[in-house]
Amino acid sequence: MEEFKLTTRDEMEAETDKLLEIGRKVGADSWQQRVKNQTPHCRFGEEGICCRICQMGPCRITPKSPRGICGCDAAGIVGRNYLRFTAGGAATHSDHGRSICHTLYLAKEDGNYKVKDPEKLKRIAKEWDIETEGRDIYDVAHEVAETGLMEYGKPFGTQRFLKRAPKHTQEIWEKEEIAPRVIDREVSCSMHMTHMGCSSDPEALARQSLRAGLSDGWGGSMMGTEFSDVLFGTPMPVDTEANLGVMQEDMVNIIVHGHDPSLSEMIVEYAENPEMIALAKSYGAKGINVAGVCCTSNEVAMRHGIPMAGNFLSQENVVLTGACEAIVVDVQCIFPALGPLSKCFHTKFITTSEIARMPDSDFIHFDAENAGENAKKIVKMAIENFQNRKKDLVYIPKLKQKATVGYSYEAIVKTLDTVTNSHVDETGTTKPLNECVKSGIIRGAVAMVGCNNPKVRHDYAHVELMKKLIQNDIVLVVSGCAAQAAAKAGLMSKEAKNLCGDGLKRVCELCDMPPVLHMGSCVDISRMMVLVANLAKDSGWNIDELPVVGCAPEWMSEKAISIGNYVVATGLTTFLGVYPQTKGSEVFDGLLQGGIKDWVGACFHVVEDIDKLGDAMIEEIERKREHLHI
Ligand code: MSK
Repeated sequence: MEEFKLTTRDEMEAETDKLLEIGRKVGADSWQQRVKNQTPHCRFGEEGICCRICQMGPCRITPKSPRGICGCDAAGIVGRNYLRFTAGGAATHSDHGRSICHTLYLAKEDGNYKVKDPEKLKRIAKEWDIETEGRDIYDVAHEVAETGLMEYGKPFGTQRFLKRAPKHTQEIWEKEEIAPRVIDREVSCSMHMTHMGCSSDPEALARQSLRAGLSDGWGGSMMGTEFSDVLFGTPMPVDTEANLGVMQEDMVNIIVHGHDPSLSEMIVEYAENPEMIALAKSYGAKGINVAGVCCTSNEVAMRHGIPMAGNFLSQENVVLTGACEAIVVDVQCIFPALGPLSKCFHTKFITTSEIARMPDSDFIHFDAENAGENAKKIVKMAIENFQNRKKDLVYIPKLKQKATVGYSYEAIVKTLDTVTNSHVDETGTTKPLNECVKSGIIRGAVAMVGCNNPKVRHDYAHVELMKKLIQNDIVLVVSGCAAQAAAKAGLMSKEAKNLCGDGLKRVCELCDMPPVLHMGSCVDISRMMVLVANLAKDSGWNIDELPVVGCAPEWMSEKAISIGNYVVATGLTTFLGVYPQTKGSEVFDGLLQGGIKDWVGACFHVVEDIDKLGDAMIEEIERKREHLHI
């Protein structure tokens, strides 16, 4: 048996260089080149002190001009920009969630989409006081979906899922007036507050940022996750592979990229259809290989073991292999660069959503009604494109690692609970995990999430931090592109237990699990919220007392800031490796990195030095343990 070894950043970069070399031969552009073209960035933009909110400006804050034309100071400008950034993220995640609600509403016994986890559906229905006894499961699904849709626009009240949080957390949200009302209201209220002539008070802007974030994490994202589980199945541990080596030279390679599993689920289904496989063979391929990029990849890896080709900054690499017949995208985190890049190769760049229209793509409108028919059409397009491959441009790096993924909240509870109990009911308990933490076998946990950002060496921060944390007996729950960074490096292999401290290694052995647990896509950070909520309830500690922190070392998107806001507002101190655009106001920055702790028991810390970032998280976890006397 080959000895287990992590794939290093140097190895991955050497392969990327080879791909870029091929790309240059055919005139391909790359993000690496565009970063050079865009550097240095505008300082006013970087510090958040450029105001473009009205047409009197743009105004920029300098020592000589400390106020914009309307009189707004740096704190107001930075705060407004930050709130708009948050609202963009909350809107994006939540609209994804809304689209899943619609898919659930259209689910039917003989339709494109069915209910795959009726038990979960019934649990949610019960939570929302929706009758299930004696009813057809699809009637229940439709009522749950419609009730979910009302969470976006009901005139009164707050988000239903807030009740999942411990009492203490709910009381904080009420007292601090940040309990989120309906999702669309929090987004539009954020836009209203930041319109010219409205809020410029930094505290009010920070408070609304937390509230808008909460409407995402405990509203839109949570529905996105829960209803995806109902429709496509709640993930359970499954083996897969990760990195560019999952692409196959003799197969039709279809890459799914984006976020909404409604599309990728259908592509996976049709790629396994015997009629499609026979068609692929008739074109000289051995079969059809579906692999993923970004969070769509997380979705299908968690539910079907579909291999993960890469994360956010790998998206161009899959095309550069010259072996990608089609890159099929839905929404979010898709580089418009994929259009012109695909034209340098034979790749079909297929956009499918009205939300993400891009030049140089083939647009095939995809919705719940035409899903089956159009998924078949897309798979067929990819197969027919196999013959157009330019053989001399094909280079698939041999990089590949084994990974075990699919650790939903339910899967984590089951995995840990079965070590101590022979029978686990459908909801289980986090008590065994609490026991491990109390005894110190596991010192604590880090929820590591988020993107890649060229400001940080690709995946370096994720992987180095994960290595350091597991050595210190800190378990990781990860999602989004952080998850794929771990999988590509090999940290989701069960053999990675050998890189852990003695305590965590023992837990991994007993539970037969890797030390870095894949919890899903970026909307699935709501799974982490459910986990900490139940850890708090089962332990009797408050969430802000748990030896658990959040971390986004390579974040870049508006969604990531929305996530940061709800993670902090839930009580988890969160460490960022990339500075948000808030440096321009000590007052607003000071609120985020300190002041808001008085409201919610947690705040952000920005530490750009990765080694120091790891130390800071370990210190915070140990400080919390000391506070709990454990
Ligand atoms: S895909 S939001 S780059 S995690 Fe969810 Fe990755 Fe960040 Fe997009």
